[in-house]
Amino acid sequence: MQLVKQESEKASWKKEEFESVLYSQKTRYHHLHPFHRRMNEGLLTPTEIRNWAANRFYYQKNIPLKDAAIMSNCPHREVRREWIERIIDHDGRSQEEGGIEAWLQLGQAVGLSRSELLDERHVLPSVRYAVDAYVNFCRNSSWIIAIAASLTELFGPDAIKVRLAALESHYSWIDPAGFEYFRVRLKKAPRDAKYALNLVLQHCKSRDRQEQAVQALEFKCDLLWSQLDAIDRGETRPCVEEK
Ligand code: AHQ
Repeated sequence: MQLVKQESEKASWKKEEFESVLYSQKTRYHHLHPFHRRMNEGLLTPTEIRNWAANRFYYQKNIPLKDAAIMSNCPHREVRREWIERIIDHDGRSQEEGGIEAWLQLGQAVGLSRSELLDERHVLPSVRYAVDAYVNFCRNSSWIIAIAASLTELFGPDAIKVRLAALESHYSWIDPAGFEYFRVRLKKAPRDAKYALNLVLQHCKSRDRQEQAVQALEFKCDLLWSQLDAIDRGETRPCVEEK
């Protein structure tokens, strides 16, 4: 009698195959979203750019929280020593202001005050929902599966390169100093993504674990996509009181 292989008995992918399955998620990445396409073609209005900057700030300010959640679940000192750099990259420390401050500079360059970003008055319900889902996913998942969700950064640098060139050439009303965040990201994201990929390949050995890692990456791609759906649509609530 042919024994049907149990789900958990499926053969695990070889390293190269696992890596290519992870990379194949690029087709779901938000560089293909209509909003980013319009941005890259220079078609966004100043209001749409400001709406994007204010909503993406909510994502950026939560990155250190999700990275701290990953660290709090990670038992490996050598991994925590590396991962802590991501928190510092965003929160900064003495002598280096970090990515959150750089995004506040981007906000000011597109005409938003610091307080408008910090008090979250422009954050859309679906953006808040998506970002909070990411932080909670990282709090409640095993550290290596939460790290797998960060592998969208395998696709980030190519998208940011195109975006940065488009912002600099199509949006002359924005002080290009505001784009410093993306210039720094182009250096740091490849390093981060390579380290995260090697950890996932090294620690996800069973087929179940490998498939969980792929599902985490799909979840994150869908999260980034749904953020842009909301940003593309803009504010739909009856006029909310300006705080
Ligand atoms: O600026 C971004 C960033 O700091 C991060 C951290 C990383 C993660 O750990 O999930 N993901 C991420 C991303 C950033 N920028 C996005 C963009 O398109 O500007 C891309 C996004 C990502 O690909 O996950």
